Amino acid sequence: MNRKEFLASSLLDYFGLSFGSNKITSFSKSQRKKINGPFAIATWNVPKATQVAFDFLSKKHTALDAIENGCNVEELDISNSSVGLGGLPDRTGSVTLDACIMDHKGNCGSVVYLKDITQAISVARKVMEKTPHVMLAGDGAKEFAISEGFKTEELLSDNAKKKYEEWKKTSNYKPIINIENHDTIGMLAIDINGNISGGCTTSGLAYKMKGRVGDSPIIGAGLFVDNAVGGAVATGLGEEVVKTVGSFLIVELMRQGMNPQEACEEAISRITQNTSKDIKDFQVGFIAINKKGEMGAHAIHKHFNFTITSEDKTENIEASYHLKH
Ligand code: SD4
Repeated sequence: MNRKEFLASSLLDYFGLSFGSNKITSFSKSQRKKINGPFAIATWNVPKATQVAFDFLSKKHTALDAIENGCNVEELDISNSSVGLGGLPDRTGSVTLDACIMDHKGNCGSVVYLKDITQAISVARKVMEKTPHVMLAGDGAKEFAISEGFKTEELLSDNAKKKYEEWKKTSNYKPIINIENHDTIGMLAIDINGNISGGCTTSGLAYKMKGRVGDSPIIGAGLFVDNAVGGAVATGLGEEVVKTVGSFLIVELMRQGMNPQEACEEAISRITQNTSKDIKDFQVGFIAINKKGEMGAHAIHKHFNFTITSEDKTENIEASYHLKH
């Protein structure tokens, strides 16, 4: 199922219609997956991104290089309206990017409210490697990126602009589950030395308030890696992920003995129990891996899927979910 078909299926599902054949494999509790050797795993249907990440891993590059280059694929893809170039704007028409990256030594870097620079994950890596800080925001992040040789460009694509103009007619801010404002890429990778790194990059929720920052660039919320245990990444309504520090929670649950699937399920259940919102109205999905190469994924609603590339193949898998309709 390509992204357009996936979105169509979600839309039909939203209106209670069936889409017919669904080629996505489904992932249940009984099918805990484990991969020996290097692999890359990412939120949503992003086979090109995980393939590029895996190519780096198979050439003996670090997991960190794999993450950066894999995430760049989606950032540069103008047709992905939730990441990098072509991302949908905030409600003033401005595209602002959030991203973070974390390596196997616990180093991390992050950019928030970054404008006019496509490869936000690469800027986050530079923040990690070249500054005494973890996060840079707004103008400071942009100026730093330019000083590091990144070029500026208009991130608002014609298509995103058209959608924004359409949205402005009603200015109705109600994200639809799995549609239009989801496709944040969160990626985890294990390299040939068994080291884990992760990254997360997004243009955030479409038509968000000016200045809004979600979970994706927040270490612990959108992403967390502890090389002794594993890593986790989030997608969905960032406000709800931040409240439970979701990715950190999952890694800590794994440290206490849960496998990645159990840890993802517990994190989703915390969100559903603690929120004051109606869980029918928002989506959150997590993926996680541990040091043994086991993986897990769970979401509030159906149609959250993820992609894995390993030596054998690239697979897109539908995650298990909390809310049975
Ligand atoms: C955010 N978590 O900004 C992001 C949005 C997202 O797929 O994941 N979209 O809240």
